[in-house]
Amino acid sequence: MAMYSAKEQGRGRFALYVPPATDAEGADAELRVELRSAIAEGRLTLHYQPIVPLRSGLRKGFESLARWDHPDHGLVAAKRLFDIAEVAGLSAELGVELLRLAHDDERPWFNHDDAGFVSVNVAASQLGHPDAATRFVERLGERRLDPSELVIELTEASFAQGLIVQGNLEVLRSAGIRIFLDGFGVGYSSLSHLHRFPVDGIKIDRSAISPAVDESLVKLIVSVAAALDIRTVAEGVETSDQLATVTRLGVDYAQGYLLGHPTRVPTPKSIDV
Ligand code: G
Ligand code: MN
Repeated sequence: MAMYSAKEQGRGRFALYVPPATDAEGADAELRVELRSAIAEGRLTLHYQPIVPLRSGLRKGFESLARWDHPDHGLVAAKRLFDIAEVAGLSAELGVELLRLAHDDERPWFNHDDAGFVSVNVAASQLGHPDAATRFVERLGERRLDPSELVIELTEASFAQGLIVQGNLEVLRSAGIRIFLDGFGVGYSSLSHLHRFPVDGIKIDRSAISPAVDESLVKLIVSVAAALDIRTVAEGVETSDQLATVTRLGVDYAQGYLLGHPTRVPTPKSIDV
């Protein structure tokens, strides 16, 4: 635990073990120790949130979100799980496991006629295993999803990564897996990233959708996407007003609590398009 705490503060540090001051700190320290076996034993699960088409001719998708259902600590959601893995030095293992799960998970509710894809959040830092992509691609098709039915959601931080990550992304993309840029339109979002690394879709960050749709930003993203012939998804749609606005602006898909929460078995609200 002292080692993890030193790592959290950067390289070349040392730390003394002091019993945790808060319950949350203690819980995370315990989880860091257990995460390795949870990954190895396949105890992580995916929950799915519907991504609903806003015009005809598109099939719906489902974003998978990693969960660790821990017997003592309850459901650990993706963001915290990723942070714990990072500090524990398990990001690369987690990435390999997320790809495996996205492909192998049993989805009896996934109807290939009206559902087009499952997306998975694999942070670039989780693609640090030199042959993560090759090993994964070799197994594709043996099981439940075609490469064309798999989407990887990446944040822009991925574009600043090194050669191993870039190599993994290229292997995945040339196998026919699509790549969507996640949470676009906040912070240092830059259109130049879309040129440097070709993506197949842009997910518009929920801060541009809720509480109010930032119409000029959404319009801009929709026109860039049209020029590049790629798809757009509005994230975090919570009200029917927001849904009406993004539909009017020509966004391709909507995702958010209005259309369905992430659950083990998703139930998308159907909308007329
Ligand atoms: O973009 P990213 O992959 O970080 O988003 C996924 C997260 O967003 C999930 O944790 C999910 O629970 C959350 N989320 C999904 N839909 C909504 C929504 O409509 N509103 C808010 N506030 N959060 C949402
Ligand atoms: Mn996402």
